[in-house]
Amino acid sequence: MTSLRTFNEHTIRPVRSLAGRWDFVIESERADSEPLPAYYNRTIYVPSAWETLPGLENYRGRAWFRTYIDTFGSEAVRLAFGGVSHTADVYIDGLPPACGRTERGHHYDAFTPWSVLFTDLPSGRHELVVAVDNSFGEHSALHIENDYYTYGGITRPIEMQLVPDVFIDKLFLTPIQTDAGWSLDVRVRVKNLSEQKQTRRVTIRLENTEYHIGEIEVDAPRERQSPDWQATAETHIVLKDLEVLPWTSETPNLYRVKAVLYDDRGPVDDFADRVGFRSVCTDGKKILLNGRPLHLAGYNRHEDHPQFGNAIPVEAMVTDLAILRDLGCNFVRTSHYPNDQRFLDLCDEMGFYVWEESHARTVDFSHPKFAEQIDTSTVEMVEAHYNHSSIIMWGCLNECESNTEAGKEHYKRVLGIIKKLDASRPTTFASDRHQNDLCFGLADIVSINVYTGWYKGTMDDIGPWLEDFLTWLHSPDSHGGEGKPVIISEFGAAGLYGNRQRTRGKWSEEGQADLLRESLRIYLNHPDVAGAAIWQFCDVRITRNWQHWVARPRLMNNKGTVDEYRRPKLCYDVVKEQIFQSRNAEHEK
Ligand code: ADA
Repeated sequence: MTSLRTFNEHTIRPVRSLAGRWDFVIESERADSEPLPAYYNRTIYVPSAWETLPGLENYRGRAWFRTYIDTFGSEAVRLAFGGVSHTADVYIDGLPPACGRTERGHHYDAFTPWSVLFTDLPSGRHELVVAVDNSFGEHSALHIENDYYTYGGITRPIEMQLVPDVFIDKLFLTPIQTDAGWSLDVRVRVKNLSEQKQTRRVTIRLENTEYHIGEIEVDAPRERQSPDWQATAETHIVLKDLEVLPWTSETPNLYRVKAVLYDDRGPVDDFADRVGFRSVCTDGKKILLNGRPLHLAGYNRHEDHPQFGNAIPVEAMVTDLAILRDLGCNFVRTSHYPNDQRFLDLCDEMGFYVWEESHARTVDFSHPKFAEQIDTSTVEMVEAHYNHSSIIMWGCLNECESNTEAGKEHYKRVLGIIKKLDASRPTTFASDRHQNDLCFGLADIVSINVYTGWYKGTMDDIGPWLEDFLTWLHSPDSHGGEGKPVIISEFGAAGLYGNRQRTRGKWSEEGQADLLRESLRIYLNHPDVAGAAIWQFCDVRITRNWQHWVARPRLMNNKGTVDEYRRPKLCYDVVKEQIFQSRNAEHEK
């Protein structure tokens, strides 16, 4: 079953995957001009990217998906989407939902999970239609022509859930390290779809131990026509002095937590997740995990594959993580957007430290839709992925306008949104403005994208450039970056797979290996560098009209250590050697 997670979030709540073959038609092939298609001339498997269908490799526009769902009683239907690329409008029996968390069943941004509620559906069969649009233009500030591809489709899993009139909407788990050991802060958010104020009992089970949180009272909903009409209430408990093993990359111990909601007849809903007991913070120039300094070594990874687009099946995710593990990595940055939750589940299970960031790569802050779209996507990311122990820091706004006062206002707002939703993790952003950056004081960790030896200078300049930057950073001139941990969040070179040259020139596998060897030798072993993420894991497709396409042979970003089919380039063994050497040197200290 293609589910949203690598485990079952529900055993009481009825859940059905809507994976399978749906009716499908692209706008230009419609044979009618009705509001919704009367005819569908194709079928498509959900989840998938439509670019994987012959003839649609480059399709950018609107398309329609249709399936049918059966309901049996008075319960509300909650459609949970892992991700639709990049804009979705949902219709049931030809009409937009009368209510819902997302107004009119509308959602923007391919990379955040979302849901829509249908209440008052009579028992029987219902037509479910999803209109999907992956076009660029004034309607889209985050999905733009870029150095990665915006695919089209229902590209992540989708589930149909039946929820009672009061149900568990979210479960937030925050491990707390204390002198006595570990505590767990548990917050349960419920929603009320009924017409009256309601009271329910809530229990929490941590593995085999049950804790009674007590009663939760939730008001009657507001008027139905407002998009966020459901009434919401939260309850909270701190489970103290827990006998648990800590979570680290080497020991990824996870514990199952399950919230159960009861009415006077018995259990009516549930929500399960996992938690790893770990704390993460910064201390001077160090990033501490469970009080011990971290040394992060890994990659930037796009969700991209020549056979699947961005709709990567979980088996292929496991392969990517197995390759990262073979390389000796403990760190992965979800450049440049929130990832499929199954990938994050695997990082929790296999023990990877994750920098997850909301969706932005060099976007235009003056776009009329920018603030609304980045703020919404950032909230959705933190709320949906809050419980992942593997996420040790939140990022945002990669290589955006952090060198102007106007841009600083956006960084301040977005970083503030993150910190307000989650004070338990440090924040960062990847800067390419370097000594012109005005925003390093707004984040907990200073991260810089540096391509010395590729875009500018030579390999001999890597060390000196870094020293110059660190001298400036740890001075009063760095607008608040002084004394903070530093991550080299991007560095690398392109190497065309199979292009072997004795001249070791640029674009050759040898040239790429040489630059990565020298970069890693410096970045992984510098006492004032807490982490390094190579750009990038694999070669990825870019959009046809990206402004710098001329620097992208094959219309691909070719800086992968493996190519798009995950075939290792010459640099693979160089990276592996450098990571293991630095790890051994660390252990010998
Ligand atoms: C930037 C950007 C990456 C990629 C990289 C490159 O640092 O953040 O997305 O475009 O440059 O390959 O040049």
